[in-house]
Amino acid sequence: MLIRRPYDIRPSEITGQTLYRDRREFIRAAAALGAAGGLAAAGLLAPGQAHSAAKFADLRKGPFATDETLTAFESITNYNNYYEFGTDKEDPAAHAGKLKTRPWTVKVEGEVKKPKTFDVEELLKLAPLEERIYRMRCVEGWSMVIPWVGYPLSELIKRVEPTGNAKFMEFYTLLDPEQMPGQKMPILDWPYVEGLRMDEAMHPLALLAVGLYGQVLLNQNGAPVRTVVPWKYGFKSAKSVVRIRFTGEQPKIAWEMAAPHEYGFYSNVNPKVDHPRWSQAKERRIGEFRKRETLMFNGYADQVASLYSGMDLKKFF
Ligand SMILES: Nc1nc2c(c(=O)[nH]1)N[C@H]1C(S)=C(S)[C@@H](COP(=O)(O)O)O[C@H]1N2
Ligand SMILES: [Mo]
Repeated sequence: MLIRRPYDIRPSEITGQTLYRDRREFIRAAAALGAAGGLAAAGLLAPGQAHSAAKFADLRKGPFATDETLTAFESITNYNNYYEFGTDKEDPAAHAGKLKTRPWTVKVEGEVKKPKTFDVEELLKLAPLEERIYRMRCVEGWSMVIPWVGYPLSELIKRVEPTGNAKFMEFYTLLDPEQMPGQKMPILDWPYVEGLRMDEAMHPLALLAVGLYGQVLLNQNGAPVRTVVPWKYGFKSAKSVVRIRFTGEQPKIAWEMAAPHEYGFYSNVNPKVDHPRWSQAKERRIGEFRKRETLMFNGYADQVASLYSGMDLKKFF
């Protein structure tokens, strides 16, 4: 990933928490008025833009939540990396609106006993949706705290029954240059591909996310369904996923193919392993001016360090 310009700080970044409380009040009020539990908005989802504001009701609070200040909704939805829609941070918000997220299917295949193509509406109901408040750290040196809506990726994995040969999973973003004009540019070998080792994908922190701040994902954040892997750099979390493949071999991920010296398969957040072009020791939380120390595994070491015991994390970066 290239750093195109110094980080801009928006006045709107300051507003997050208050807006969120108001939004939560709204959700509670809507639920009290008789919206059914679970995904209150499910039946209201319409093709195109209309579904973008749909709210989830009765979200259960998931584990691992950080109590750090949430990043403003306006920043999470306007400061994005989604190269299919351009390389500037504002491009995804400006151009992703055209992406048609209904109908949408996710094909799950490869080393599984029960391969299946899931309609996204089915995926939304596969397991109880939770709010998961996670720190996210981009390899470029900025971070956010995002209240995701989703459920553990393991819920999907269990249902397709991986075979003994499944060692890794690949996640593919939609390939459609007509809807995703960035794919007409040779920045990456499209479609965007990411990968996880099976034990990483099964870890209870890893999510299949469908929303944030209690509402359906906006396209710029990877609607209608994306992965979220909070102890790794942001690019490991693939947006707008259409295909998941279980495999015996370590996948070739998009960024590794583009720049193998800069981006490795594991990409665990690690303040001691610098990017060849910049230090990873510190980060700037969007909405703050000071720099923070970057934490090993993005602060999730207690949960995930055991996955990598005995591995040389400088070699497997
Ligand atoms: N398909 C796709 N997924 C992607 C990217 C991308 O360019 N294309 N960018 C990655 C990077 S570098 C980051 S930091 C996160 C940003 O997610 P957010 O915009 O929802 O914060 O998405 C990741 N997933
Ligand atoms: Mo990133």
